[in-house]
Amino acid sequence: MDAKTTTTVSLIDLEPELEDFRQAVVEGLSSAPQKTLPCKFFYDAAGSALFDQICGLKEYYPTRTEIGILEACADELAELIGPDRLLVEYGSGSSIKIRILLDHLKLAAYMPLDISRDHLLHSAQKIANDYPALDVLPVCADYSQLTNLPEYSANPGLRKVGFFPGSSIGNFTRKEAGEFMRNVARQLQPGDGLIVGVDLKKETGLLRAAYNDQSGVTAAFNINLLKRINEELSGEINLQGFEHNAVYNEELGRIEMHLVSQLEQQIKLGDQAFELAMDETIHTENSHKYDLTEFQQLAESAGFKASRVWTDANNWFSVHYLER
Ligand code: AVI
Repeated sequence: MDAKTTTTVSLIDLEPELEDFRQAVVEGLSSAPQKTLPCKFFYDAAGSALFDQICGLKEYYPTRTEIGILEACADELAELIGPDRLLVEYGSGSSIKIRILLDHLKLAAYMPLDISRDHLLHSAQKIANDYPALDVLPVCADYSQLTNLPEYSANPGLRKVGFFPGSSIGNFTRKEAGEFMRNVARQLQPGDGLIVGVDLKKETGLLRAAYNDQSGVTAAFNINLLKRINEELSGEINLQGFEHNAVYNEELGRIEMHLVSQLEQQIKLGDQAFELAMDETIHTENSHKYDLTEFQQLAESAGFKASRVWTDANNWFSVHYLER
């Protein structure tokens, strides 16, 4: 057997502490008048598996639409980027879209960054098995907080390309998205690239359906955040006391996901208790939608040149190639 096919990937572990989760939950549930919980904590093993299911739902158009665009533009991307790069994927999840790039770009190394440790390791190992010539360096980290990338010690000067698919950029506010891209710009050298998938503004019925699917997977994904609080932080939350709802906020151009309290109730966490009125909501996620030019301007103000953009025939989703 080829020795390369048995290479075991080793993890660079920058996983946030459990304390960070507790603190974020206490802060979010103390916030008035709107209680909140940060969406980055959706992704434990169960949440990551639910998110994979969401990506296959008929109502959730972003995944298949972005895959279609990536397949159509991969040759052009390969030409723009050139060979022998280190590709850094911010929030790699199941690492499905990366395979389209790996099949077209002649990359030297792949650094997937993800907060969900086991999911990351599993996906990274599969990539390493399927692409034996590729150096795979998984990093367990909260990419939104990471200022510096771990050094690629095998070749510290290797040119980089960033990959931020799935419109995860939309889970930041517009201001945070600008800050995140400025931070990524600092991690890259002039001439390096960043490929970003961005969901576009569209008819609100389509947006609402995508985040309120009929089979209830998005609801389970949202409720799983409460389950995590119960399991990991010994919280006392009545999971049946909440329902999922996603609304489109026209003014802010974003889908907002909420957990709606079905009764007057208390959430207990250690010696703290948080009161919820009937119909009061916990705001768990924002998913901002952009216009093409609005996003290009944001990228330019963060230090990138908006080099190329591809969309699908419906103009539902966009893939941007930004040059540092
Ligand atoms: C990961 N992120 C881009 C997804 C989105 O569309 O905002 C998360 C998601 N939330 C509900 N459905 C999918």
